[in-house]
Amino acid sequence: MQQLIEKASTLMEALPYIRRFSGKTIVIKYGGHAMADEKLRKSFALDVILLKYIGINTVVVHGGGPQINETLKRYGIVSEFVKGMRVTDKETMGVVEMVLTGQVNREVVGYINQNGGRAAGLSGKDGDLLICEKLLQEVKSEDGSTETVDIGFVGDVVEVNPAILQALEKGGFIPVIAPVGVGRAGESYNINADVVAGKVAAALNAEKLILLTDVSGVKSKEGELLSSIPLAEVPALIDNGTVTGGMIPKVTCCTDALAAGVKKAHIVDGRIEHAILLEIFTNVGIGTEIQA
Ligand code: X2W
Repeated sequence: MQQLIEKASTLMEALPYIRRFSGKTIVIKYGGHAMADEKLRKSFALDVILLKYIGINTVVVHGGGPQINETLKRYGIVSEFVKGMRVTDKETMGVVEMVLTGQVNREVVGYINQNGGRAAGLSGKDGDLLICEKLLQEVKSEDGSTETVDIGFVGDVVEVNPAILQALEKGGFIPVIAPVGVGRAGESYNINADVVAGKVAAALNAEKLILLTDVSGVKSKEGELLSSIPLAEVPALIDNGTVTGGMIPKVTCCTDALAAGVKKAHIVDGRIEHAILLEIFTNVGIGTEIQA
């Protein structure tokens, strides 16, 4: 009996959050690394479905970096990254679009639908969702000056047209977005999936942006997880070397979304089963939240 009562208390802990978030929008970035494990795929799909059932407008943006790497390797195409962005020539772009829209997107839609949800896949080309210009990537050279390097068809999202997402919401679907955008001349662009999630969250005035990653969150220099960071403290954490490497673009993407009106951003370990539910519906959460 006691165990049953404990189950009820878990649900009761979730009640204030359900009440607060029902009717609001949550954008979730699902990274390529979190797709490797069958159990995790299922728990991700079930979390998303549950959010939708309690009336949260749930939007998924997926990555697929590891899957792109694998296919490029099979084709004998060498790939490199500049500040976390894949250098994308025309040939690479072809593979990126094929893998993201033709393979990974279909798989993510499949997991959700097989587990009882109603997902519909699209890319940033559908309904002109993500209009891009070429990203001008600035890097610091050894003498300290900055120079712009050409990294090919990597998109800087300059316009988001969320009408197609609103149409899917009206129909009760969960949109699943592949991070490929379109240029004014119809050309395809490869976009970092975290960036897409941040831009979409901003355009939808989302309550939350959740980035599922393969690390536990932002850690202090002593290695302790920082469960909550005020937006104003982020620049200092980057300056003093607490936030480093691949975490910098993730955190920046969260701060950009918050500056654009998103209420909270979370960086959460996607390797934990039911990471999304644990972060949203429990009092402490499991990752790092950044709030305005
Ligand atoms: C990424 C798009 C996929 C992605 C890439 O080509 O890998 C750029 O780097 P993850 O799984 O989130 O890393 N695009 C421009 O972001 O996937």
